[in-house]
Amino acid sequence: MAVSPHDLAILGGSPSFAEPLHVGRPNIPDERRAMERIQQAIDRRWLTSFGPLVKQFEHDLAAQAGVRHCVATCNASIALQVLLRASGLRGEVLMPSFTFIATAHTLQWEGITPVFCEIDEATGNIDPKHARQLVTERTTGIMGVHLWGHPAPTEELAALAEEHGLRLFYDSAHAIGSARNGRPVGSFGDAEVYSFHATKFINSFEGGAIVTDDDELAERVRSMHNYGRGEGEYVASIGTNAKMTEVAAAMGITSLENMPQLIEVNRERYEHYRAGLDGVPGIWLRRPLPENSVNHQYVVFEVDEERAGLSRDDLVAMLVAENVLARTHFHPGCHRTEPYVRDQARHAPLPLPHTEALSGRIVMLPTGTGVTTEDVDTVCGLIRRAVADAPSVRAAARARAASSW
Ligand code: T4K
Repeated sequence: MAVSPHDLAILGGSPSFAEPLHVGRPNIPDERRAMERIQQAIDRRWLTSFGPLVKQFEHDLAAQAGVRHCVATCNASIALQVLLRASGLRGEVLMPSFTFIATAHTLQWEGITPVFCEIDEATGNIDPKHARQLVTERTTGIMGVHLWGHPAPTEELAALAEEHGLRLFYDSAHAIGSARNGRPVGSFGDAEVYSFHATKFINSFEGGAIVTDDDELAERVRSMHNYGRGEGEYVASIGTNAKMTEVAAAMGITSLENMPQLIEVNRERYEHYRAGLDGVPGIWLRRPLPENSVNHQYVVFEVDEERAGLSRDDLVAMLVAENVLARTHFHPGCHRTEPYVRDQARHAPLPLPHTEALSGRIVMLPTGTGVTTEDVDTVCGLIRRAVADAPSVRAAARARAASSW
């Protein structure tokens, strides 16, 4: 059936999706197996504090990354804090501004100043040349981010860290299952941190993990995530409670053992979006670099307002009206966010034009097992029609924004 542009919900038609399509709808790959494991934990009355499921999850994660140590935690934010505290970092740490706010907040929370670096617009990842310009005598480390699961320029960051004697960590919240030149994420820098929040394609309801090959650091992290305790009741240092529960580990193990199939689902959705958006003026899907293999957990496209005839925000308004809850992660960049925006000289001493430009162009679309390839075709059709009837859609989006004030 031929559909006219005027059927778009933003122009007065009814939404294409009766139920919202979410970015971040959780994958639950083998519910029966997950429930069995949860039941086992309940039966054995061992619910947290290093039970067999947490131990297995840690073992499986370390094996997947090809490293010696893994410490599972209750979420990635606390994992980053524990890692920073255990490594003794102070002063300033370089990080990309274009990331989720948790990357910056965990540094600031630990009394470390996040200093925001520029990105390479082609990859969205930190630009090591810009980072180099920001190294001062106060710099003690680099927090790289594998944005949207696309591995950062690990070789250049390792060279920069070595040259200046800096610790190098990665916020790998998005990137389990991705690899650079065949080497898995999880094995770079001094340590990496995963997130298993429900919205991540490998989830443990809430959860995180620190993976490292550094024996000493692993020991400190393990102790600090358990109140600073060593063997038995002996307290070795300050610590917190960052432990993962058995229920979380049950879900995490089940997700992880299905990771190849989940990546395949993501890849298939990505290819569908790519074909469906091919040739739409001013719209293009972001692609991985040839040296990176990625988990495709985020599908992101860019909008060139001039060529599409629509701004990014007009397009998002159209999608939301259709019940496609597209996101703009990570607009506007940490440097434009409280509290950092109030002290630019300290947090963003150099301008960040590439971050500003890219963050204004991107749209994140729903994907994963909660989205069918037919859904993807429908979403692509909506974007095509919106661009084809750009003046009306633009006017409707502006009217909608004005009425919501
Ligand atoms: N570093 C980076 C680079 C990160 O992206 C993140 C987190 C972290 C560190 C810290 O990791 P954690 O401490 O969280 O382990 C979300 C997530 O809460 C957060 O984990 C994630 N990154 C960030 C990018 O997005 P929200 O506030 O947008 O998510 P939320 O929970 O409102 O969910 C978004 C949508 O997903 C909902 O509108 C509907 C859908 N959803 C969500 C949940 C939780 C479901 O359908 N079912 C669900 O159970 O922050």
